[in-house]
Amino acid sequence: MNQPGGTLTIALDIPTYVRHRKLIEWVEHVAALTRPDRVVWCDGSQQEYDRLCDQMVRLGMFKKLKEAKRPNSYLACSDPSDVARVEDRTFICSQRKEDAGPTNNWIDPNQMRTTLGQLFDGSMAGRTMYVVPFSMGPLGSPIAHIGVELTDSPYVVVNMRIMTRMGRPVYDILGEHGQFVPCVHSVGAPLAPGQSDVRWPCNDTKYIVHFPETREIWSYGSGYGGNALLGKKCFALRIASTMGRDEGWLAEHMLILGVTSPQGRKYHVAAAFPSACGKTNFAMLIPPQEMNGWRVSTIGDDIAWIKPGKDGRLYAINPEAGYFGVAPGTSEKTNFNAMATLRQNVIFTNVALTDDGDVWWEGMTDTPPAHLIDWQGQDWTPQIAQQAGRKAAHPNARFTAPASQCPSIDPDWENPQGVAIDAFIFGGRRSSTVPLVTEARNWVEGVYMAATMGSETTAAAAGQQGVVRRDPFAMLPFCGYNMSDYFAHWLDIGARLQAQGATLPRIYCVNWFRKGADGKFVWPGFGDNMRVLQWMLGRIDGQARGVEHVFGVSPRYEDIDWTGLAFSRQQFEQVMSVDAGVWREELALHGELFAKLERRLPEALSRIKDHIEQQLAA
Ligand code: SAT
Ligand code: MN
Repeated sequence: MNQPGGTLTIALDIPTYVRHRKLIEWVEHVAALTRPDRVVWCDGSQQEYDRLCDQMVRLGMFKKLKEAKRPNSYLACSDPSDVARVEDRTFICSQRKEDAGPTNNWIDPNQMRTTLGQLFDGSMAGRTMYVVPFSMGPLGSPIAHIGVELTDSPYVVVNMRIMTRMGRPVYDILGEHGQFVPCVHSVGAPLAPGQSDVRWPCNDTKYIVHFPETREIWSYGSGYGGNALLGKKCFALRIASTMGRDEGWLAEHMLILGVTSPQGRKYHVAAAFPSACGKTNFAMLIPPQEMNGWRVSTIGDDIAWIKPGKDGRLYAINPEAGYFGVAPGTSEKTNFNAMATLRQNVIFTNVALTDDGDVWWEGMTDTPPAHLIDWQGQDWTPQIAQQAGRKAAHPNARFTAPASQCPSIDPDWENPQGVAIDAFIFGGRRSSTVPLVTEARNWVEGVYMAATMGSETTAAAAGQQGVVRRDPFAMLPFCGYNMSDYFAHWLDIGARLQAQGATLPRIYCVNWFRKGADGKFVWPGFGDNMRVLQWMLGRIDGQARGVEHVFGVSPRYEDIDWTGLAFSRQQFEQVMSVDAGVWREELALHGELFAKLERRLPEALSRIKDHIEQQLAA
């Protein structure tokens, strides 16, 4: 990157095991530009992790939780302005605007490089720059890829150690010439000599920038989640999706789970839902007791990298090594496995602190503690909550926890070859309109379903909440290139595998979130989603029946196993109904999306839309 920046005045102290010339030159270059006080090459060891955590405790950035309650765990509370991904500050700077497409923010890459050059000039002054090598996916897996993040945030370093395979072994895989995605991150809060630090440094100016052609990431001004842990959305989705387009694979916003039937047959399912719509809960689902013998195991809860295997099947890995999950709403009842995962070695962000040195968030227990320190450091009681409507935890409060601690972890979760996918599920948060479950009759129809998915917005992104927006494949904020080209890529992969004679995964569309006239969810969700899963797998085996309707196949009441659940025909009707009038309006919204994407939209999708419209009119 040809940015301004001075000459290097500090020693780099390159460890002998780092032998990659280009990597070293890049570190030199970024250090000369950002001018940190020192450079630390992270080795990923437990000692390093503990040292950084201790240091943050001394700085007031971390609170150590009571060892007896929550061993080796910490609480960080962010600046109130830095609590979620900033989609309006996220840029895809491809050479041509058309390649970023109408759903991404685009700025000319040269202009952006000038802006970044100014922002990063001296941005790490007074701070340490950490060199963080990481592998997305099991070390050495043919589906995995490597990144290196340079960051001035120790919070980022310790989170990256949980979320990725981070540290020294990555250099062995990189060797002298290996490929890596360069990621530069600064909180944008340089310190003058003698100036003391604030609890959560960040900057009102924020830029989350991707250069898809050169596969670079530059992030400025935020220390939170997907803005700062650059292996996650920036690399594993935005940059990886462009790599996948060029190399013939898929990088998706999907959980991966294993399901084992009572007969011992194992299936693998990948499911896409927008942020904060229950992916972690679904990935860790515990089937109802009455559904004897069904078991769900967890492979990933947020991202899937999927490559075609030699046998024509699609193989998926979870590129992450930890969970960065939404805390509020997580309880022993809603997600027992997540709560067990959180017993130790966890970093909590923006939850509340209890008087006995543990954490609490809305929904964790039925009765809230009598007193808490809320995520903004203020006294909180149930009375204050009622009077002032103040939440103890931020709605986008998060936990960072090692995946290996999850009781439902799948034995294949680190299999470098990945697992063969039997079904894709796409779901949004829709209080009306979309039925509980529909099976696409073929790949193209499934791609149409996923492409036109809508969802009500959540606290995972800054901005208005609860408004329905189109969120194709749950990738709207994460697709690193033109969304129309992305649809074409999906169609293309399907067509190519089919031409090889492969059986493609089935595609399903679900909606757990339909509400009744009383404003309450009708479908119980959580563990009972197993009933829907069971129907899907039955379809794959040719055993489960259903009825065909305008846009696919759905179960009838008698096609679902209701053992142990009181769910009436009438309730079922409420979550399944397809109202022709409402659907004509819905199709008009699909039309708006397609009009926006018109320039490169695959014709096959417009044809499906025309077909549904004709049937609705009939
Ligand atoms: O903040 S993250 O992007 O990491 C979480 C999410 O929005 O899914
Ligand atoms: Mn996500």
